[in-house]
Amino acid sequence: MFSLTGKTAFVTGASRGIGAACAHVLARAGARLVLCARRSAPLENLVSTLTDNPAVYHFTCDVRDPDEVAAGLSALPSDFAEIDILVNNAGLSRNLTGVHDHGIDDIDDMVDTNVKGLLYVTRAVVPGMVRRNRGHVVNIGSTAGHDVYAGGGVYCATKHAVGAITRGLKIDLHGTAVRVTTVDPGLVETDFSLVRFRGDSERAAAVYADTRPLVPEDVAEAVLWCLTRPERVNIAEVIMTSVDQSSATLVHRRK
Ligand code: 8X3
Repeated sequence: MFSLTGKTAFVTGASRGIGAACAHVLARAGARLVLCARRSAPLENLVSTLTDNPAVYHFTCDVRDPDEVAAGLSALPSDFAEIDILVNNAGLSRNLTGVHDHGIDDIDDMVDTNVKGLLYVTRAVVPGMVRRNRGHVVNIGSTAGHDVYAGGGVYCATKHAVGAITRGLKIDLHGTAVRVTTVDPGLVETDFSLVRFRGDSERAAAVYADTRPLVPEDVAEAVLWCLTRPERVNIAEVIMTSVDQSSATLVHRRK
C-alpha cells in the first residue's frame, strides 16, 4: 500500500532532521533517491546509513544559490533525471526576536532558504513533471504558517509564504496530474532550535524540555501517506503537532 517502487524522489536538506527521515522512509518504500544538502560530510554520513540498499544519487547544493540548484539538477545521471517526487524540505529559523530587531543575516537566511530556495528548486523540477504529466511536490511547511508567535514573525512569514506558494502552485498546475501538498508540523525534535539559537544548546533544549514533541519520522510518515494515496487524490495540507501541543505557544510540560 505504501510502495514507491519505480519512483524517483528528490529531497532537499536531506542530511538531517525531517529531510533525513524522509530519505529513510522513502527508501524503505522503494523510491530511488536524489538527495542534496549544503554540506557534504553530513550528507555522506546520511547516505551511509541508508542500509536498505536503495539507489541513491547525492550532491551538495545550497538552495539559496539558483545557479547551484540549476547545475546540480542538470547534472543528474539519466536514471535519476526524471523526478517524480520533490520534497522541498530545506528550511531554517534564525533567532527569536522582534521583526524590527532581526539582523540582516537572520532575515536573509530565512527568506533566502525558506522562500527563495524553495522557489528555485520548484522552478527547476516542476516543468519536467508537467512535461511528463506526473509528479508530486511536497513542501515542508509549519504550524508557523498558520499562526504567528512573539519573536517568530519573520520565520512565520516565510512559512505563510510556503502555504501561499503551495496553494498557488496547485492552481497553476490545474488540469495536470501533478499533485501538490504541504505538510505542516509543529514542534519536532531536530536541530531546528539549535540552528535558530546558533548553537546555544541550553536554550535549544529548553524548547523540548518536559514535553514530548514530534520526531522527524512522524513527519516523514505523513509525507509518505500523502505520496501513496491513489493518483486521483490530492492532499492539500496536513497540519500536525504532538498531542502535547495545542497552539504555537500552548505546550504541555510535565514539570
Ligand atoms: C517549527 C515549528 O512552532 O517552532 O516550524 O515555529 S515552531
